[in-house]
Amino acid sequence: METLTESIYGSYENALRATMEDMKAKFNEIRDKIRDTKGEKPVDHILSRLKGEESMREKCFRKDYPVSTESAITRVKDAIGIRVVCSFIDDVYKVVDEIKKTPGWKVDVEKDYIRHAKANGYRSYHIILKVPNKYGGGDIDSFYAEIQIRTISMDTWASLEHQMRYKRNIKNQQLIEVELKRCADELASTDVSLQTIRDMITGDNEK
Ligand code: 0O2
Repeated sequence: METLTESIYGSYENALRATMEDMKAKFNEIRDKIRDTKGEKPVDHILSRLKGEESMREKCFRKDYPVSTESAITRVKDAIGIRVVCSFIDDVYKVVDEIKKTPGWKVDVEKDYIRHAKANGYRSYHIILKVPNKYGGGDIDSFYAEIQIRTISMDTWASLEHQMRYKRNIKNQQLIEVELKRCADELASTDVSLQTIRDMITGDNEK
């Protein structure tokens, strides 16, 4: 008979999910605030996920942490993941500014892989936030959440590269890596050009 194992998030699973929903609602507010002040659509879409059981267990193991609820919540910092996908680079930084102004959200780690792209071409802005746990489940009073903010083209590239990374025995891997890097650089240059054109249209370059 199949045995049902308890979720790695234990008694905190509902609290994590509720916190993630609150955060998504806050991100919708941030999107609307920027849209209302600038009159532009700053955010294309927002995705969220609670890290899957298997993936969380694998990460605890890989990092040499005990595979436990405590590790999943207090040591691995991306149980809650939120991705904010913007059309233009400036909007990424506007969202970052608003995150930092949000009461109760504390920035724990910040990585700007847009100004400092990874060697493989990966670009994205990452923030690990510490947010209060208002929903109980035990003594742990705050959760971590990983926020990735990037443009549509950065997001498309990252999905493709992620797909390659998790596929085994891929043919021509080296060639694909070189081509991905070339595409990442071309997309980055196009993102900058699109931003410049938008600024010319809106007059933001004259300020
Ligand atoms: P998955 O499968 O996407 O969840 P960490 O391991 O998170 O403690 P790290 O790796 O220093 O620390 O954090 P970083 O660099 O901020 O990366 C966190 C997440 O960003 C990764 O999660 C990926 O989702 C994404 N990411 C980082 N680098 C790359 C990259 O080169 N390509 C792609 N496609 N995504 C990247 P996970 O848990 O590693 O993987």
